[in-house]
Amino acid sequence: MIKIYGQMMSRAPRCLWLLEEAGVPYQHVPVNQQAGEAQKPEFLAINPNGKVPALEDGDVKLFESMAINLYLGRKYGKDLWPASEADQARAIQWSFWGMTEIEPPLITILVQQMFTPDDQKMPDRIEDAKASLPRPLKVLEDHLKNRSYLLGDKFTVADLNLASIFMLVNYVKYDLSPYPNVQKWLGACLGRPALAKLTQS
Ligand SMILES: N[C@@H](CCC(=O)N[C@@H](CS)C(=O)NCC(=O)O)C(=O)O
Repeated sequence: MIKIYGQMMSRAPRCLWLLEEAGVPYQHVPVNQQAGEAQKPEFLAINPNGKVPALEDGDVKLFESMAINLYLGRKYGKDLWPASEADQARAIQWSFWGMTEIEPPLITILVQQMFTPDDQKMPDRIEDAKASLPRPLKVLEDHLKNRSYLLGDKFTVADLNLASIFMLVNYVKYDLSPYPNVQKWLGACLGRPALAKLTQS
């Protein structure tokens, strides 16, 4: 049985979302990081970084949420996995792009807004992070001008991976209204029944 380790308040749901989309059986193993469970030898044997999410699928152990999803998408994803090599490469491209261009500033804003005590907040960090977003967002906005999803007219692992990063926008209340194509795409991704099933469970 496929196992995904990590609490719901972490990046683990992006892997659980993929498995819900794929409709394959899996076991969700919450890891209580506050209680130090991610630093215990049993967990470090699965992910030596002591972070979540992590995957176990038979003999395969993986860390890094995007790598886990690309593995799961390819092995179990059926329609989630693009057919052509070029589209598979584009799915990897958008996953890396999300992790490097979009996730770091959103995480900076999140940490500053929600997890930093008032007397330690650094407003400049939020401003710098916000200032770095319009450039990549314009790229995505233009890309989505003539297509519903990243690779065309079908939802794939590329959309799932990138939308799972963009979910943070709702927490940090970043205004996406200057990017209507991005808003529409994100709404379509986050409105998927598989995701609703996960968040309601
Ligand atoms: N790039 C990694 C990030 C993993 C990560 O930082 N996970 C957080 C929870 S979402 C964590 O376990 N943090 C605990 C720590 O930094 O010790 C991924 O996408 O899987």
